[in-house]
Amino acid sequence: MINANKIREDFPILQQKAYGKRLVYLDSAATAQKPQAMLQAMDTFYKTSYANVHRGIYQLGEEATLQYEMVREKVAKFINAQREEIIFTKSATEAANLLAHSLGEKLQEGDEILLTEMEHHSNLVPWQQLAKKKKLVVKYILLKNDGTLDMKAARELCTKKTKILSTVHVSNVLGTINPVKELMALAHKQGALGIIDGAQSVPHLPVDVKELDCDFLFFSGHKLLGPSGVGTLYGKRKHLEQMEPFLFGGDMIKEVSFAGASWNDVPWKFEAGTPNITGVIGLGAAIDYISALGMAQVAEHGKELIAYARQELAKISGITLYGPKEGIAVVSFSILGIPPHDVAALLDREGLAVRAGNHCAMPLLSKLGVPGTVRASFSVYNAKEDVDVLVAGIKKAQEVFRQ
Ligand code: C6P
Repeated sequence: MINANKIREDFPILQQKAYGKRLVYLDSAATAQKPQAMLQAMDTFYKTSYANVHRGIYQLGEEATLQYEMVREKVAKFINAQREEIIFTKSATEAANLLAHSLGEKLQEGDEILLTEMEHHSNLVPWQQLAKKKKLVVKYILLKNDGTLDMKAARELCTKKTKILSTVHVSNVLGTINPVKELMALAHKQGALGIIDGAQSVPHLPVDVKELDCDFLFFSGHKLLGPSGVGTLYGKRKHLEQMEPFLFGGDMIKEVSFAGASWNDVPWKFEAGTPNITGVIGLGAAIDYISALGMAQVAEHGKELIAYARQELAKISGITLYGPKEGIAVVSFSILGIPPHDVAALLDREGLAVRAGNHCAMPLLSKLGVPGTVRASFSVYNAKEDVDVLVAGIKKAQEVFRQ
């Protein structure tokens, strides 16, 4: 079992007060807070082992490279991949852009890309831009009223014309856990590639890329208790070997002459320039931290918190809850008569950090028929008491607006 109040003690920032009140951080879907062990690992690395990687043959350079590459192994093990299938990127967004760029080169006019109506802009705009450039067609798997995907529509929309099916695993607005294994199988049945946006799933659920049989999966380190500026792209080795690099420069080459260049082996052919070395070290420490809690326990805690939050929020008069009953990580809602940003501003005064707006998923919000929602999102350091503070904060906001 996760003891959230005990875990909270590991996070220095959560020991602060906001407006003299206990800080209740409910914006982990935007970015998660950092455990001391992760901060310590980055500090120690800078103080004892820092140098550029894959370059210097001196002791520090070799030590830094060793530690950096050990994290690659760790990430691979965390999602059940091979070491060579892990590429470090700047973010989930960069990983999605890499895929759209490198896979896009092989697509032809009229080819179809199948997404869902609940994509974050990161897994939407790069494909739209690619479609514009190469005259491709982007289609969307419909969302049902209960906030889940219409799998009947998915089966109809995924045809021989579909070359890529890319879907979010856990919606950052609704908390829906999509049937990604089924979606990957659907893509493969039609000869398409299957991609998973794991930005909101990898921090909350055990994710096994072999079991899901995805061709690619990406996520951000900063939502996984790691530092910002580092993300991960997983790709099946057979695909990575066929793909052209996204960025060009140092470290991603095998040989360069005045006439041209040849590429390094995977995964390094996709890691041009000096990477976020210390960020990768931090990501490794974050994975150690969350793995020690146990991803099955983390998932159970996450689902329990959302179930409790939905149950308690539903008791508030004038509230509209979005998304399915059984979700994880986030809950979105609107309060009758109070714009979302006003709700968030009033909650802030109670020490509550929540996000308001479109959550970088404008098409989904338009489908919901609202310009924005208030979103509370949770992590391992949140307990049911945090939900109680949220509920009390909303009731207080309603009183303020009634005056
Ligand atoms: N969502 C949120 O508040 P980056 O920004 O590259 O680390 O992650 C992008 C991204 C991709 N997919 C999903 C499902 C996401 O939720 C996000 C980031 C944050 O919801 C910031 S907009």
